[in-house]
Amino acid sequence: PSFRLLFLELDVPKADLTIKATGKQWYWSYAYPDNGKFEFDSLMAQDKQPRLLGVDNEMVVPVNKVIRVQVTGADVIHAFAMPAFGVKIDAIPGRLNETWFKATKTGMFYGQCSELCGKDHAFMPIAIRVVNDQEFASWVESAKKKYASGGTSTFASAAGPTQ
Ligand SMILES: [Cu+2]
Repeated sequence: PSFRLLFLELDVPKADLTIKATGKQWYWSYAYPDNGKFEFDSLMAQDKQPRLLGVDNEMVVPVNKVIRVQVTGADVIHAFAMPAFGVKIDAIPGRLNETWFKATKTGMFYGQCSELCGKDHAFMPIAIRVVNDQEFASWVESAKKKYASGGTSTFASAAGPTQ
C-alpha cells in the first residue's frame, strides 16, 4: 500500500509558487523565480532561537499554497529535509531535483541538512516562515529591494559557528 503514497508524494501538483533551494558549504541560498528572480543566502544565526536552527534570512512562503521546491547543490551533496512537511530530498550538484509542500498553518518550521557535507554539516539549518497572502506580498516587495544585488556575501559562513 505504501507504493501508492510514495508515488503520490513524487507527483508534484500544479504549483502556486516555485522556489529554488541551493545547498552550499554550509548554508542554503533561496531563489524566487516567480517573484522577480531575487536570490539570497540563509546563514545560521548564532544569536537566534532555536539554537542551531535560526537563520539570518528565512525562506518565506504563503500559507495554503502549493510550493514547489527545486533542490540542487553547488559544491558537494547536501539534502533538504523539512520534517513537519514530510520533505526530504537530495541536493546534488549538476542535478535539479523537485519536491513540494503545502503548509496549512502559519508559523516557523525548521529542518536541517541531511547529507554529511563537511565541517559545518550540522550548522546549515533550513528555516521556513509561513505567512498569510498580504504578509507574503509585502515581504516580496521588501525582499526585491533588499536582495536586488543577488546573493549576500558568502564569506560570513566560511568561519561558521566555530567563530
Ligand atoms: Cu550540507
